[in-house]
Amino acid sequence: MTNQSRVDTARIAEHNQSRKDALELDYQALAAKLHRRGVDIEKIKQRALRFAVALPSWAVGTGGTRFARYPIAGEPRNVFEKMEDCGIIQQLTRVTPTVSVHFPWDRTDDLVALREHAIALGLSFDAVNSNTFQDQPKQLHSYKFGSLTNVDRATREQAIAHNLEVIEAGRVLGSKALTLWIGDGSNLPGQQDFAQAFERYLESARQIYAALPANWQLLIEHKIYEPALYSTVIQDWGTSLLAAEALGPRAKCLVDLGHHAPTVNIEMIVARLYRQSRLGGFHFNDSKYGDDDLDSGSINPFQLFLVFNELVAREFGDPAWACPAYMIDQSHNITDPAESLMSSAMHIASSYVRACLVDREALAAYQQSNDALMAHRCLKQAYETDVAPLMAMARIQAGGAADPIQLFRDIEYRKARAAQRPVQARPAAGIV
Ligand SMILES: [Mn+2]
Repeated sequence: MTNQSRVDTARIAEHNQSRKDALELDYQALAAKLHRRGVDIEKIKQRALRFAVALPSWAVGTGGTRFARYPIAGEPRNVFEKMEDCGIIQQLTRVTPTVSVHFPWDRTDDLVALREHAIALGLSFDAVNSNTFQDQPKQLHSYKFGSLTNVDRATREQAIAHNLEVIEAGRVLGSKALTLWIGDGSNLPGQQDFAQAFERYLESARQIYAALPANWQLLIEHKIYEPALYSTVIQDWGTSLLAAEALGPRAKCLVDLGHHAPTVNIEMIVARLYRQSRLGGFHFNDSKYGDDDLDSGSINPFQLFLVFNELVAREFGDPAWACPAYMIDQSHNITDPAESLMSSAMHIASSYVRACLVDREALAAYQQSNDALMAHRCLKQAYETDVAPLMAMARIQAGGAADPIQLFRDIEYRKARAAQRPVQARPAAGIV
């Protein structure tokens, strides 16, 4: 690396050159296979080139559990360094051109400098996130018993004011959305009046909604449980939808894949929210037991494909399709966060591309004739297609690396960073 914020383009070219012949053969084989299905690989590659998913600033540092956090040498210490790592991820994968920041974790006195820093790294800003689920130093009112839904008016007003500050910061950064997630709820039956808590949420959220710039959206994120372990005010997509409809047309629902009961059919929620014109965004991650925040596609890749299958079906059938905000939301406890994010971003993009391969006409015909097995086979044919050569070719065409994680290791990025960024034993940041 000539400059630690960017990988030498010559180094990327050399990496790609060493893989070119094998990749070319694999790409041609895939092109021939898709051609037999009546699919033009170049058109699919164009779709791959247009796909993007936002990086969460909070995920480039190591996460942790309630038990411990194991920091690694060379991880970013502030939002400027977080952007540097995001810049490398984008440079190598070319599917993560935007970053979603979180306040006050990413607070800086110079937002304009942060914006310029991002531009220099080839990045821009996605939705901004507020944080009223933990207390900050010198904070007047505690969120122990809730924020936007607290029974105490002054506490609610403090939480509203924080959200307005975040909107203002996002305006400077060039964001177009505020993601609103609260941990409010109760831990014991009887603690909270469910109906009154929801009304207080609406009253608070209305003030936040009213402060949104005209071209912004409010993304309402629900979560079934945690930190409140008995009841949560915005606990499911139904409540999220009720809130969005009560607030106005620019309030949308955000679906975090880990925030549902274990057996919930998430892809069906996608269809329902789209119907109501309230599908605002996604937080991609994966889970085995609860809100595990594991790497996207690591546990249930078929579910992720089915979510994209719904999205692509809507995209193809809707001339006015407005792409929801696609974001990653994961916690990296034992891996290098940059490697996990690259792996996840590429898997998410590949899920989208495979969903683009579904023969929609054939699927509709099988559905119409109640041919369950053939309809399912139609989806499986697309899901089981190895699109890796296509994704690699698209990445190279966009200036990225054939194998981003291998190149990341080869250039010893983290080792180089370790010299400048000593290990910090800061407390684990909460992941939403
Ligand atoms: Mn989330």
